[in-house]
Amino acid sequence: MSQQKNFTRSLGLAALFAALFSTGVAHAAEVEVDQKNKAFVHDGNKIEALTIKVGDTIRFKNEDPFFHNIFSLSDLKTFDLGSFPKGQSKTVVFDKPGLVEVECAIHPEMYMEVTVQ
Ligand SMILES: [Cu+2]
Repeated sequence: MSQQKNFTRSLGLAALFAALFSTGVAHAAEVEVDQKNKAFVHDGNKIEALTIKVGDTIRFKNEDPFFHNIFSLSDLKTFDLGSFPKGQSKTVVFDKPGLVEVECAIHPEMYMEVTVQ
């Protein structure tokens, strides 16, 4: 194969990977989940379960006049967002499929299951 053909093929592969990458990014969504009245709220409704896609981000936003500390001990996605006050939000990217249990360190009654498809 000539140098020119190799070069052309490399360009084609680069374009293909760029297209695949940008498509994946475009499909990843950011979903807002509020903490309100010591519950998880999505689109104005209290929820205990939420289904998202691999690569999606959840933005946890505190709408209560007191602190929340959202965390998960699930093997799939372990995180601890620390204490944050009203009006602040923190994001978590869910990069593997499975089930993640989300809790609040300050309010044991707060619980939500995130299914990542
Ligand atoms: Cu809380």
